[in-house]
Amino acid sequence: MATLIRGGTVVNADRAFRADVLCEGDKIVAVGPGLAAPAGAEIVDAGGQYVMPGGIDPHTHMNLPFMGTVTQDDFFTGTAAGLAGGNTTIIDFVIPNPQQPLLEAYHQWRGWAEKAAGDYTFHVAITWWSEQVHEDMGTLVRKHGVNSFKHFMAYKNAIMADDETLVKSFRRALELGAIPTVHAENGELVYQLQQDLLRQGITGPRAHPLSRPPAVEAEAANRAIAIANVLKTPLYIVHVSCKESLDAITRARAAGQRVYGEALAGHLIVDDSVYDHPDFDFAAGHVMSPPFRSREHQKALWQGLQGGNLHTTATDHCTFCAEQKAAGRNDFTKIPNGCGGVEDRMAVIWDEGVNSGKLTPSEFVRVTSANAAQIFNIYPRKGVIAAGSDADIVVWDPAGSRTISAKTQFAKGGFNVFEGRTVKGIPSTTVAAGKVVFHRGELRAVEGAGRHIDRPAFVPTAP
Ligand code: URQ
Ligand code: ZN
Ligand code: ZN
Repeated sequence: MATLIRGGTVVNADRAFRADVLCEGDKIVAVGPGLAAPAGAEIVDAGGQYVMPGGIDPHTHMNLPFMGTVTQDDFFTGTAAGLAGGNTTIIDFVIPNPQQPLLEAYHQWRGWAEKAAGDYTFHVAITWWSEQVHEDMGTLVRKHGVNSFKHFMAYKNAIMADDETLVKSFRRALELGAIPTVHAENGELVYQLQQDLLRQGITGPRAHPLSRPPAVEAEAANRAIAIANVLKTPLYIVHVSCKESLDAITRARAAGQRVYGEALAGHLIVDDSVYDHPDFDFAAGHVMSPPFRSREHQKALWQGLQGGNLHTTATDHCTFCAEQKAAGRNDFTKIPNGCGGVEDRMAVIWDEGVNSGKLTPSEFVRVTSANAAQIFNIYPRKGVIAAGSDADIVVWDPAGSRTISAKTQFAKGGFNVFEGRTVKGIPSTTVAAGKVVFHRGELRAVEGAGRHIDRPAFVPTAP
């Protein structure tokens, strides 16, 4: 089975050039001008369009059991929605319950992911510590292609990692050639501020950002950076939402520390005025952590991407419907935290980033695909249009446009933080593992077609 993408401009992180792309099976086999179409090949006309590496969303939560419920998108609907948006790989999370064996949780998530329509791989969260956790981290790196371990510094009395766990886990990750990542919010401060607000009778969604101000995020970002600095580990900070955390990353990088930052499409576009909306469903639909911030923070995050102190964009796709969010109608701390975005990330970043001149098309590829592939060690298998790489490709129509709405999205949850935004620049075709899986509005996602992607350790694992 061959697919020939003809007449387009290939855009990689390093350059853009006119070329055809020939895929055979699940690999790109040739990139160059005037390629001949093998007999029976599917031809994709890319005239006047860009041909880019399929998006890699390094932060999603499909089928996540969280805050007493389970997300609306499972691994099929979530990855299928991603394919409709040009996203061909997700990095999701195995999140063991405290005291749950890591390998038990890992195999549980692997089972849930078998229905995925697109490729997937997992960060594994360290939510507790024991000698067995130490051992299991080694097994996950050596036998299961895990090279990143997540630490939630928030969510006290649930999955929060204390300093002892952070230090022991970071140290073990270094030994194994894996990278520690963090959700940087001080969980104790969040908890105490939540109790203060509830005692004052402030129970609506507006209280959510009041309980998680930028300083609460920055404290944790600085603490994680300091721990990584002392232990000499690299560090990846997920969903950097505010200027204060970005400044901490910028300082650390200027001092030569290997710290990477991730920005969510939502945090780059949406501001905290959403929490003032009188409709509970609208305001609660925007409850995620860290919360959406005031406008000066969006400007700072874009400068972070432009300046190379933020490296990837993601979505933290974690969808709950209105009925689920209503659990917190009288107590904002019970609103399941999470929003969607896997279907819209690339279009909103192109629209806000490339159309405005903030990013070149190559820089767009860097922050939507190539950097994530390199940071998590699956480059050049993913993240580049080159012979030998996976045939994960998005044909991008810079003149196309669509209006984003929960009414027309493929993702579940019935809500969209980009609701009503008309974007210019959209995927016309998505190719995943060499097959056309989306074309001009028609989604051809196949349940179970996605593959688990092993991510090798960064250095030979400890003997
Ligand atoms: O914190 C996360 O990343 C998960 C639990 C999704 N929810 C959220 O509000 N970001
Ligand atoms: Zn998080
Ligand atoms: Zn998350």
